[in-house]
Amino acid sequence: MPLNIIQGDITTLKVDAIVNAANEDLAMGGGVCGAIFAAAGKEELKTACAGLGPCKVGHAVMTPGFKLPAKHVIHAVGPIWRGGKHQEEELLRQAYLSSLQLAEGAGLASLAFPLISSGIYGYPKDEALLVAVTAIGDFLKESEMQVTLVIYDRKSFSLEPTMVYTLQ
Ligand code: AR6
Repeated sequence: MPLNIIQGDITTLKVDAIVNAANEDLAMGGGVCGAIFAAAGKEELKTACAGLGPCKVGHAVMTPGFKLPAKHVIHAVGPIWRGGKHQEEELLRQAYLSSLQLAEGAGLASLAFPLISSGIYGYPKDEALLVAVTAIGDFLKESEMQVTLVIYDRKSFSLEPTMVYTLQ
């Protein structure tokens, strides 16, 4: 099944689950995390997250989506970029795989990701995009799921979508 890459706001998507680029405490933060908490209902999501943390880098947990169009939120913790020699690539790949495996285990059919770690956590955007596409692409060779990768700020990328699509 293909991976869709779109530009947009992940909080508007009506899918079985959207993925949050979370922190280890599963606390409300900025970026896509802040947008997801605001759209889901801050208090409901904070309460749901309170009992689930901490969540290690590379791991993921699931809550309801509350007021979001998406039924669930999968909170995945990506690595903070520290120059690239601290297992960042493997940990980022693991954050995608943990989310996909959690969704598959819960019987979900559709899942949308932001580009985990590529904002506040500082992972270079083009490299983060390549890790996302290859991790999701490898998973989809073995499993059936409708996966969307949401690019929020297209202008920050030097890779063209055609370059990305050839990696699927
Ligand atoms: N829809 C889709 N993508 C978005 C949206 C949106 N509404 N808003 C931002 N992005 P970031 P991180 C993109 O910083 O780097 C939080 O405080 C954004 O352009 O949200 O993993 C957490 O609580 C970027 O490409 O997440 C953590 O503490 C991508 O989402 C920390 O930040 C990820 O940027 C996580 O940092």
